[in-house]
Amino acid sequence: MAGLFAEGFGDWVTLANGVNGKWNSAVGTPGVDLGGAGSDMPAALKVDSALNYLNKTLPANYPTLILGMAIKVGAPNSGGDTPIWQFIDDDTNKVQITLALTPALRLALYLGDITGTLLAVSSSALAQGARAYVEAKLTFDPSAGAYEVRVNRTSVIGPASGVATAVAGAHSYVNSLRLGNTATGTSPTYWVSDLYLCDNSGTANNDFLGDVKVDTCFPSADVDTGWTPDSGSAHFSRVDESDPDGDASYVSTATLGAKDSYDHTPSPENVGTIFFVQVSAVARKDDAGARAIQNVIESGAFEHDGAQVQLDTSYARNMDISETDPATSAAWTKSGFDAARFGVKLAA
Ligand SMILES: [Ca+2]
Ligand SMILES: [Ca+2]
Repeated sequence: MAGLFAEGFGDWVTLANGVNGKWNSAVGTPGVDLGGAGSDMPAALKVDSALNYLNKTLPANYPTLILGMAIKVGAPNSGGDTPIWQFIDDDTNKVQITLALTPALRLALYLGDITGTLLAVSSSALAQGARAYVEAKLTFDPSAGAYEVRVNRTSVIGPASGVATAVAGAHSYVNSLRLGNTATGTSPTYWVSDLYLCDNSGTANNDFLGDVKVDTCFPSADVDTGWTPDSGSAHFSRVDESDPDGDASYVSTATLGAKDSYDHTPSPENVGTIFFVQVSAVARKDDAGARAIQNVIESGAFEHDGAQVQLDTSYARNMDISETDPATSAAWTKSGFDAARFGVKLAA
């Protein structure tokens, strides 16, 4: 397991639906922009000059991480550097590394915040209005750290090793990510999407992935129908919104082991490598007592059940990463993925 997270901004629009567990909190109002970044980034997070960013608590402490995302930048400006993302050691509340956009649209890597130590600046600028795929690989350590930043697969910062990538007093790891503008002042508007996060463990997805897209597929037909729709007879259409609609349409059950699963809209025609699949369900319980669900993947005659997750009375997102098709134990293929069914089970 090395794939940790993917975000294509295709399954939420309302900020509350983004910070219900996919992200954990927001500062300001970073907004999902549908279409505004152009046809090559149809859903993206728009970041402007205000303090506006998303915060994600990572599931563990990571000494090494690889982060990639598509970035499209607006016009240059004459202000200061604008953060794009930061990795944080939450245990000491210290910013370890910041990637920022300079007023001339170059990339700048900082130890700490943009008020910290400038590690390096890319020699060329990002082209205004063009989708660039920006990846970084970082090992966090006060003296044995390493960094490399690539744009469209080419190194623009580093690779460097044996350097400080953890600030004084912080651990040699990070456990949260901030995405967006964590500073104030003049800045170019920019859009980000197609984000992946990996660590360097396991045998796959443990290094730079290259220029990738994060596509979102939605339930499109019923398969297992163990749950009950709130209205009508179709199940999938109660849980197929691109912005989850809470109690307005849903499926429910009180039966232990009951399972709902769905066919889904196909992956894009030109899909090459599928690095990993992220299964996502938004759920809550509606009464006292403990309830747990698990995401379900059905492929051929095989079923893989995700981790059991306790529900709260408010909606939260439960996500699982799958790097291999349960039917083959090999990497997902387009045909395998398109034929697989995804759903949810009441586990406890
Ligand atoms: Ca619907
Ligand atoms: Ca719904």
